[in-house]
This record gives sequence, C-alpha cells and structure tokens, in this order.
Amino acid sequence: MTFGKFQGSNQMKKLYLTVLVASILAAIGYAYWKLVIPIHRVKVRSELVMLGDLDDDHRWTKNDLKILDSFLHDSFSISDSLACLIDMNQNGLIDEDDLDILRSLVSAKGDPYAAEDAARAAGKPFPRARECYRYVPVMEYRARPLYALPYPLARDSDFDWLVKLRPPVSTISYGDALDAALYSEAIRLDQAWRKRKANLLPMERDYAARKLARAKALFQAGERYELLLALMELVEDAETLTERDQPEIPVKLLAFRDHLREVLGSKLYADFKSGKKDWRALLNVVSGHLKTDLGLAYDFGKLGPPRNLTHLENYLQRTEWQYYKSSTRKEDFIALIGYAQHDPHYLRAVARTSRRHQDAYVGNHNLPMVLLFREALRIKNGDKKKAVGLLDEAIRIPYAWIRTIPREKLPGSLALDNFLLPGNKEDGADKSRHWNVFGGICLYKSPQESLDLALRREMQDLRDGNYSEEAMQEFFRDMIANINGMFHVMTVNPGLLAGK
Ligand SMILES: [Ca+2]
Ligand SMILES: [Ca+2]
Ligand SMILES: [Ca+2]
Repeated sequence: MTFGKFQGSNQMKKLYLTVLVASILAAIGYAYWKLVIPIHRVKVRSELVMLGDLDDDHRWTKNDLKILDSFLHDSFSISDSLACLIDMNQNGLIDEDDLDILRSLVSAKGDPYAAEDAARAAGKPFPRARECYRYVPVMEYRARPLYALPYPLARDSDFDWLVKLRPPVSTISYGDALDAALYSEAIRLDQAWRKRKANLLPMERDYAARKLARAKALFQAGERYELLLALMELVEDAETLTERDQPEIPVKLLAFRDHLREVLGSKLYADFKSGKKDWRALLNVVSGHLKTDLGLAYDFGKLGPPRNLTHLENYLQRTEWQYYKSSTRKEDFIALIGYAQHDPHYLRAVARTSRRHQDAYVGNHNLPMVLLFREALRIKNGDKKKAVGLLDEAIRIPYAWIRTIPREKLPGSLALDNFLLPGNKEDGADKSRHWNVFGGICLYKSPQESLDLALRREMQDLRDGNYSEEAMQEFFRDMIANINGMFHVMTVNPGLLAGK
C-alpha cells in the first residue's frame, strides 16, 4: 500500500517536471518566434499590388489594355479594387496620365525600365519601376478613384448640362474636390440611365423626370453640393430600384409618406401648432390618407399600443433575428465602420445636416441610410436579413464612444449620439435604427404588419408626449423615416444593372 503510494507520487513528480519543462520550452519557443522574427512583432496587414496589372498575371500585357478598354466603355461596372489599380499615378483620379503610363508599360513589353527610358528620351516624366507597385492595407477602407477622363458620350446625353462639365485636373481645394466628385457622379448616372431608360415603367419615368428636373435646376443655380447629393440619389435609384415585378405596397407607402409631409406643411398643421385645432383633427387627416393610399382603416383615438413596446425585435422571428445578429463577424463590423468613416459618397451624404428643427420633412436622413444599407448588403453578399442584422448591431457600437464626449463639446449641428449616422441634432440614432428595423420587419413578417407596428409605436410616443407640438412633429418625422426604411429595404436590388 505505502510502496504503491510512494511510487504513485514519484510518477506524479516526473509528470509534473515533464509538463514544467515542456511549458518552459514552449514559452521560450514562443518568445523566440515572437521577438526574434520581426514579422511576428509588428502586425502589418497589407498586400503588395502591381498597379495596372488588371488581369493579375504579374505582367503588363495587351490583356491588361483589353480590360482597360472595357472599363472605358462601362466604367462603373468594374469593382472598386480594379478601379484602384487603374489609378497608376495614385492621385485619386482615373485620368489620361494613368492611361498613358499603362500603355507605355505595355508597349515596352512590360519592362518598366525600358518604358522609363523611352519616356525620358521624349522628355516626359515617368514613374520609377518601384513606383508601379504599392502596399495597400488589407483591412482599411480604400476609396474608389474618381472618373476624370473626357466623356464623349456627353454630347448625346439626355442630360443637356452634362457637356458643360469639364474633366477635373485636381482635387486640391475643397471646390476642386467637389467638382471632381460631381463630374464622376454625373457620368455614373449617365451610364446607368442609358441602361435603364428603355425599360422604365411610366411611374418610374415620371419619378425620374421630377428628380432630373431638380438636378438641372441645381446645376443652373450652381448649388454644387446639393447637386452632388441629388445625383447620388438618382444613381442609387437607377442602379438599384425598380417597381417591375414588385408588390404594390412599397409604392403605396411612398405615396402615404408624401402625404405625411404634405400634412406637416398644411394650414391644418399650423392651426394645430397655434392651438386652434386639436390632435384628433390632424390624425383624422392621416387616417384619411391611410384609407385612400393603402386601403387601411385606422382610428387613432382607439389605437392600442404595440406589445413589448421597447423591444422591436420581439416582433421578429426571434431566433432567426438573433442568429443573423450574432453571426455578424468582427470583419463585417470593421468593413462597415470603415465605410461609414471613410467612403467619400457616404461622408458627403451624411454631412447634410440642418440646424435644430430645420429639417421637418426628414430630407437629410434617407440617402445616407440607403448608402449604408447597400454597403451592408455588399458585405453580406446580398442577403437582406443579414444586412439588417449587421446594421442593427453596428448602430449600437459608436453610440458607446460618442457618449464619452461631453454633450456641450459635441458640434452643434451633428446628430447627438452618433457621428457616423445621419440626421440632425434633434435626431438620435433611434431614427436610423427604426429605418433599418421596420425595414427588417417587412422581411420577417410583412409590410402591413411593419406599418401597423410603426403606427402603434409612434402613437404611443405621441400619447406619452401628451400630444404636444414637439411630440406631434416627431410622430410625423419618425413615420417618414420608418416608411423610407420599409420602402428601401423591400425594394433595393444592388444587382439590378449587373443582372441585365
Ligand atoms: Ca497583367
Ligand atoms: Ca490617376
Ligand atoms: Ca417615436
């Protein structure tokens, strides 16, 4: 007994020693691996790219020029990463200089030294061989270079103002950069419009005609920032929206949204504000629009609150919703936040804010949400439920850090709780969240149920706010944002042009 015990503890000691020695060796091994081999000490995540090598065969050949040609014919259908490779001089523009450099490399049979000699013999500067290669960070957001080549198609464009735009040569001043973005966006619109125009439905044609007329007026007035945003909106419409083969309800929702805006601007609303009319009179008009636009009967005086008011996700198929939210990978967040922090289109769109209570019709909010949702869709390979889940999770992230900045130190004209999200000072992240979640409810349940829930919820807020003018304004404004999200999440199709 005692002997066996003694032997047992001896074995234990041996085992212990073996484990100890093995651990020390492993620690030394790891320390060596980590400290002595430099690449393990610095976390540099980047890749070396060969500029102009568009077919990725590590040479500059005629085939690269072939791909370049297809880019010149249909410039916005190629990927951002390929567009970045065409920017040979790395100035953020796709310009004639880029084309010259790549063509010279190919005519020198892909030998950068020979190409450089030929250029110098002709008295022209040319990149050194190493300048034709770049390290690019893997995780960081890279903006697509702007299209800055001459555009001969402008002459027969349906937009008569397009010929008056000149290819940009610089993006140095704020005005230059704005003009460069405008030029590129106008051509993107022209190309998308050419693909779409023959197949537009009458309703889509009318809608586009109104927006195009506004763009033209902005051009004539020299309102360049507003024009850029108008063009971005038109591009989004042209590239991603169609009513063909769609259920009727999204368009009907838009009609109802426009009626909500109309009510906000009406004499009746002014009378409500000055106390001459009460909330019932106002909401009766809203009921009337619900009836005529959507065929739905609503009596707001009797409308009950939604169940589980505080948690929208309770209305969704809970496990599926949770699955999509929790399956969001860290890289997805990083990609989406990178986009929101750095994408020039998004930054322009989200920069449109107004002084407090100056954006009654919620005109500033939708476009950036549309862009954000499209990016979430791209990250999630076109799966709308996953995109809604990603966005819902992402909306909560910056909320935390923005709260660490004292309120009085936040710039006056920005959405208070989230720099990355659209809206004005009075609009919290909540508006964006509702845009996204009510859109999501359309996917999980139905647009009718989503609308019903939105109406009940906003009505409850109105009651809680004692039907004050401020609460009434938020009833309308929140509903406008909710409907925008519902319409967009249901209708958007980022593969629309690619599918043709
Ligand atoms: Ca190549
Ligand atoms: Ca360039
Ligand atoms: Ca509300």
